[in-house]
Amino acid sequence: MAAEPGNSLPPMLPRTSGQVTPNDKPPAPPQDTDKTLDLQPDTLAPGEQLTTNQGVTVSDDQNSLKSHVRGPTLLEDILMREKITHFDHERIPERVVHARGTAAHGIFQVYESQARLTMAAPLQDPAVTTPVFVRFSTVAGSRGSTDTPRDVRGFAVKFYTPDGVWDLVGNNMPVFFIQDANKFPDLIHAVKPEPHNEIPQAQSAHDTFWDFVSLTPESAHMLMWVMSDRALPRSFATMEGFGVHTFRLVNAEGVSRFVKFHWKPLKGVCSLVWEEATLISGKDPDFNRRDLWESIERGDFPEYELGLQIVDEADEHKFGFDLLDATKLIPEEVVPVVPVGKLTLNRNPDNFFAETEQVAFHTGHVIPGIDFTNDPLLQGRLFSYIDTQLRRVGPNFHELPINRSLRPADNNQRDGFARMTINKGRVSYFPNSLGGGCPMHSPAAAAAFRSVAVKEQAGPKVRERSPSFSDHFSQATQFWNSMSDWEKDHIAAAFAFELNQVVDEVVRDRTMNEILVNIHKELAAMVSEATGIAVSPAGSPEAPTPSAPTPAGPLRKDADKLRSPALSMDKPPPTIKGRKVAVLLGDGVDTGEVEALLEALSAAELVPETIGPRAGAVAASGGPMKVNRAAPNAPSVVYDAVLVPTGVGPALAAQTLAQRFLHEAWRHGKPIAVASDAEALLEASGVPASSDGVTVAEADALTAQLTANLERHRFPRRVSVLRPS
Ligand code: HDE
Repeated sequence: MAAEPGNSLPPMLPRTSGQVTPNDKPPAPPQDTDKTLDLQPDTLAPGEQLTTNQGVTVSDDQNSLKSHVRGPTLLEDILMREKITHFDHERIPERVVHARGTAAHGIFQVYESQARLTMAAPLQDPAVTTPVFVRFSTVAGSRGSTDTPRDVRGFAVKFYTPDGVWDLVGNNMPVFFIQDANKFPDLIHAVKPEPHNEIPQAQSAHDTFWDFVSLTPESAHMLMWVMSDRALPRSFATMEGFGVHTFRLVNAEGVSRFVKFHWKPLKGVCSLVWEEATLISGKDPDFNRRDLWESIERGDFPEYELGLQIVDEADEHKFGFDLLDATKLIPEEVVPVVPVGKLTLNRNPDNFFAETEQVAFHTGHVIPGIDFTNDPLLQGRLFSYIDTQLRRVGPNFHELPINRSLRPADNNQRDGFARMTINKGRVSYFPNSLGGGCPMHSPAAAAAFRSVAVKEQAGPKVRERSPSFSDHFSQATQFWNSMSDWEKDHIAAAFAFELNQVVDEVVRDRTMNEILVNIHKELAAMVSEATGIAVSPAGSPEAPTPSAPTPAGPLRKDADKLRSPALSMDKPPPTIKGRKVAVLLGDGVDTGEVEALLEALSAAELVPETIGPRAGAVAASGGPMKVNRAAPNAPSVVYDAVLVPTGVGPALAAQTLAQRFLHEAWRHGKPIAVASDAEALLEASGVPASSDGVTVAEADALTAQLTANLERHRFPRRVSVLRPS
């Protein structure tokens, strides 16, 4: 096709190499894991010549074919029609839940062989690294929603093992809202935007959610987790992961033990505070996604230890709750979490859609050495995930590069939409002799998957909940008892915020008098004060609900004594590596001082970002000094700490933007360090210089003090979230 005369095409733009990090450090080298190499044949870097999908060279991609220069477009325009029809089909259905997510590649390495417990390939040899792909997500919001709502986070890990793919599809909370999968659609319908007006997006603070959970007392324990700051992770690198259900590990002798899987972040568990999270939603809705991407680009790889809680089959009934009940956790003080290996996320995906969007997890993707239990929630998931992948990605989802096993799949399954494998020969059945009997069973192979033999109790078919699932409140009480004062303040404030959004009086009252009073009277009283919902001495005026609790169970009578210190986040993180420090600059700063403190912050493995009144540079003593961001584009909430060097404070003291920056940092409990001439700035910002975590010092002491304060993460006692002043 000849080029139309007079059409000038845009010049070719130079290719950029992607993200620029504040530190300008070179990106970390990609890891040549087996999966990285496996993905390479499917990647395509842009070439010099534009072609159609059929490989035909395109002369002009900017103008459609018209009957004459101002005439109608012709049906014959195969170039435009191919391009636009492909565009029209670019989306696949978003996930019904966990639609909003982000992911990274990495490796898993076991510390020492766990062959005593399991045959699972990644847990055998410390010299072997297993490639993984991990997707983090929120649950309720749609694909374009914010990263920081109050919500559960998904933590789904795909292991590409020599024995096939193993998916550990977990969350950042160890329990769940419901005990039986059959209630999942109800839970999700209740939390999603209400159907008549599609409001609110990515929030549980509305009538239908609280209507459902107040009628579902088994959700009480999970409500405590979701109303705590666990629902607002500072970063995916500072959040725990849990397999939630009790699974089984099976060793080569066929001996099975119960297991709970844990991911423990090596950076510790740190969260945002609620007001900060809501502001971030507007200022940087990609906050967690960006943080993951940037930290991997600068070589600060998120790391997590895989921990196992092992229970012998003989001990199944020793806990006072049922191991098959996903609303219960095994306290770490009762069964320790033993670290057995490390997960490192070290490479960002090349293409969000091809990898992060098309990755298809399934709880049923297990390998020899891993098996299921009768947890009725897990059993339902075993059906749901394969069903959802068939609907979302199609019957050949396993052939997509991100999903395919490193060990080639070989069976008699055939055809279906978008089949990529070209199976040869005429045999697609078993048994066969025409194909030499292949592919054949491997009854004797050690690595063949066999379901573990478990002695099951026989009985009549029933649609019932086991009585051993009936204690809905003891572990919720245990959670409350295990919190520090400020964590209780945040939890009560979260309940109060949510219930103040609920309009229906019956729902508000039922939540208070059927749920909160049964968790803890202290919690109920705090929420009552902040919402005006009365605690009724006689309980709720409502009739008992269909799933009303029988607050029985051996734990209940001692619930007030239950405590698990591991549940509290009131501990300093083991490292502050990667925390972002805002350094406020202005014209007149001292070049030497600023350079020295930036160097000191980087040496402490922090990520300083300089902020000036405008993009470009400030006039420093030694000449123009480049800044990373302009003040109007750099909100306080996306930083972990703030530092003001000498010479900036007096001018900033008169600026409302700077005052707000400091005030928000203070309200949100962040370390603040200012040079001695910035006391007026503190005062104008409403920041008491005597507050914990606020430092006024000479320039050479600023970074050391800021760093020491960052080691506490936050100073959450400065402001009561429940009773803000
Ligand atoms: Fe999921 N869940 N879920 N879930 N879930 C999905 O699968 C489901 C549950 C979890 O990053 C869906 O691919 C049922 C518990 C994660 O791609 C779907 C039940 C836990 C992800 C589904 C549960 C999870 C999902 C939607 C009740 C923590 C995101 C799209 C029995 C252990 C995975 C998809 C990713 C995704 C069903 C409960 C974790 C519809 C029926 C409990 C991390 O299949």
